[in-house]
Amino acid sequence: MAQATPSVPMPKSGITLSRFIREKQKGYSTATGEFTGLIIEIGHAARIITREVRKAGLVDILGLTGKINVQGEEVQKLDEFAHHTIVRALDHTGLVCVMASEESDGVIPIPDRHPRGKYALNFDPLDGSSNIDTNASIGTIIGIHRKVSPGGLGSVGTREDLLRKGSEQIGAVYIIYGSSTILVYSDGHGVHEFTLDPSVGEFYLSQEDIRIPPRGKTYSVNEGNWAYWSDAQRRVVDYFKAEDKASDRPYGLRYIGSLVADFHRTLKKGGIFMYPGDRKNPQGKLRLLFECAPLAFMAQSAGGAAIDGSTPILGIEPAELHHRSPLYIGSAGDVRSAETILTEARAGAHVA
Ligand code: AHM
Ligand code: MG
Repeated sequence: MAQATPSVPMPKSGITLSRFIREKQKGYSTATGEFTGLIIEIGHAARIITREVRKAGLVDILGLTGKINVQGEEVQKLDEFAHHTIVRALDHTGLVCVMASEESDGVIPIPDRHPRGKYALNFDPLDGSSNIDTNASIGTIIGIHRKVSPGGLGSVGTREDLLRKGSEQIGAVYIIYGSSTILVYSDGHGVHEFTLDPSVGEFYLSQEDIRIPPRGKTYSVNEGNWAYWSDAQRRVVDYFKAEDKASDRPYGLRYIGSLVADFHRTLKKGGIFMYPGDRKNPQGKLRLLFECAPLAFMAQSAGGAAIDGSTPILGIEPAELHHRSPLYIGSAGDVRSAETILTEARAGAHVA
């Protein structure tokens, strides 16, 4: 009698990030493979950061370094680790000419010993880092521009390559280190989500072509700032909380306090995320280049919208690398409602 073979699970056939993106890029006549290479390298950095984030509860890595970053905030060790991991994963690839990070003051040049490429990157290495020691989701956000400064391919990238309107981005990526690690990218033609299988160390396609529902059921804002808000901002939140059967209100409130995670929920389920300007911080808290513009690029690619209260985020000219902007982002219908209330409130304030 034949011996029964021990049951070994058959491998599932998933579509890996590299296979998916290679096949997508083949559809573009001008594709050179460099964008594919860039996303794959970012995926590599994401796996290294995942490993450190997963260890954070086990090793003595939660302590603050005691340093203060350029925003005047305390820098935690994982922020620095994520920053250096991304720089090291990309600076030698010949794909990038210059970078800027929320964790560093000026531009990050590519050392002379490495080749330089055509992409300029703005990134927030570890968004939501105040959540690290409570084990809530944190993430990485990256906006991708094409070199525009003079000198041609292979030459040094400059601040001019980074200080661009969001509409000039050619791609954006974010990663969330949550219950799973997920990587979401867009090249402006669709938004695609991949989930890391830690047992094989591969990102597999988990949702292709995500579309934001035209309206959602949740609003997301730090309502603890109510005392500092304008009357107009209070009216926006009152609107989402008011009962109205016809428009399926009141909405529920969801706020993680980690933009990348709050945005991901909004992308998949619809609704609106807001970080308005207020009396204490007229330009809000979030950074245009490192946070708002890449996520606005994603929102637009998924059929959603992003404004600063009146102007599309993608149309704002950054004045400096650490430029801050108010942000209203999510379902097109919900962002439009917020914009209408803000516009009417401003007009009313003029008349009064
Ligand atoms: P960070 O990049 O230093 O982590 O700060 C940005 C974070 C966002 O992820 C989040 O939306 C916001 O700060 C939360 O701020 P607040 O605590 O004021 O609600
Ligand atoms: Mg951030």
